[in-house]
Amino acid sequence: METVLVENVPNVHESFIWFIPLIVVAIYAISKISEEFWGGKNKIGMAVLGMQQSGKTLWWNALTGQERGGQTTEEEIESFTLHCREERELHLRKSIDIGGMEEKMVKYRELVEENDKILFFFNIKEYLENTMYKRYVLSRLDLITTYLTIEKNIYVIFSYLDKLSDSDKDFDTISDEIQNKFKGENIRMKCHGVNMTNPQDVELLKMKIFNPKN
Ligand SMILES: Nc1nc2c(ncn2[C@@H]2O[C@H](COP(=O)(O)OP(=O)(O)O)[C@@H](O)[C@H]2O)c(=O)[nH]1
Ligand SMILES: [Mg+2]
Repeated sequence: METVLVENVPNVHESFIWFIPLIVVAIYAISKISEEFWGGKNKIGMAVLGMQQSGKTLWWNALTGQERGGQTTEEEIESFTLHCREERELHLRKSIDIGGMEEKMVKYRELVEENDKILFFFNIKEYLENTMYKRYVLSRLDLITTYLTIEKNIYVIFSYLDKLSDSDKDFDTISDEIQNKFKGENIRMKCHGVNMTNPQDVELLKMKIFNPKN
C-alpha cells in the first residue's frame, strides 16, 4: 500500500506543473479582455477620414501634440488623453491617421464600424471649383453612410474656409446640399467650416466635436 502512494506523488506534481503555463496564459487573457472591455468601453473611438491635403494630420497633431507632416500613408495613433475645457479629461482609443488616397478607402468600413465619432475632411475651395473633386467627396460620404449600422455622428469638416471670399454663403450652400443629400436613418450629419492652419479654429472644432452633448 505504502509503495503505491509514494509512486503516485510525483505524478500529481507533474500534472500540476503542466497546468501552470495554462493558468498564466488564462490570467493574462482574462486581464487583457477585461482591460479592453472596461478600459476600451470608456474610451472614445474616432475615425478621421477624408480627402488628401485636407487637414487630417493637422487635426491629429492638434490633439496629440505631435508635429507630423508630409504625405501620410498610414500612421498609428496611440491611445491618448485629451484635456478639454472645464477640466474634463477624455480618453481616446488607439486609431490610425490614414492618407486620403483612393486605395485607403478599403479601410473605411472597419473604421466606421469600430468608432463612435466619424470625421470627414475635405477642401471646400476645391469642392466648389473642381467637379471631379466634388464627385469624389460625395461618393466617399455615400460610402461612409452605407457602413452605418447604428446611429452615429458624422462630422463633415470643410477645411480651407480661409480661401473663400464669401465663406459664410458658400458654407451654408454646401452644408445644405450635403445635409439634404444624406438624410436618413442612423445618419446624424454635422457640418463645420474651418481653417485648419488657424489654432483658434481648431480649438473651436475641438469644442464642437468633444462637446458632451455630441
Ligand atoms: N490654408 C489652409 N491650408 C490648409 C488647411 N488644411 C490643410 N491645409 C494645408 O494642407 C497641408 C496638409 O495638411 P494635412 O493635415 O497634412 O493634410 P492631410 O493630407 O489631410 O493629412 C497643411 O500643411 C496646410 O498647409 C486649411 O484649412 N487652410
Ligand atoms: Mg495626412
